[in-house]
Amino acid sequence: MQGRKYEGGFSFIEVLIAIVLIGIAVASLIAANSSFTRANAAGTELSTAEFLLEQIKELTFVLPVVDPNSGIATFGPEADETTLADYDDLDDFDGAVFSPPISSYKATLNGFAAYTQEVTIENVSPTDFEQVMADHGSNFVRVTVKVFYSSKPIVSADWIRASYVEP
Ligand SMILES: [Ca+2]
Ligand SMILES: [Ca+2]
Repeated sequence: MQGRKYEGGFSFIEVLIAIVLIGIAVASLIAANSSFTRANAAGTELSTAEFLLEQIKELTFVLPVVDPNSGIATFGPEADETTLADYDDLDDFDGAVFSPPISSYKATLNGFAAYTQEVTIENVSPTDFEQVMADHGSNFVRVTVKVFYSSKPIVSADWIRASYVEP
């Protein structure tokens, strides 16, 4: 045995090093895979939240900026509008929080109960949309919708609507 050289095959140390290297490679593959799963879950949350934001957009796009009956007398739901079904103008939705969220047809989406839609309606300056005015203080309105997943903000968007009737 002594002094004998192994020309072929692997020594014990070489095999040991190979095992350690394979172990490291497998461990990093598993780590990469789990971070991919996490990213994928975040992607699902994002696309669901975007879908729910779109529902509010579709619902409010068809609504007049101010109430068709009382005009600018009330900012928010008019006195006789006690439920979502009665909401018929944009400012009725100011401060509205939907959890479970709602569809563009005002249906409750129980399947997405972990998500929340939050709506803010503000009048803004006709020359500077960043400048918030008093309620009904202009004929431009900024609609802001935020969607949360388990109270974690996921997406937010805002857009401008205008009423061409002078307030
Ligand atoms: Ca109304
Ligand atoms: Ca109203």
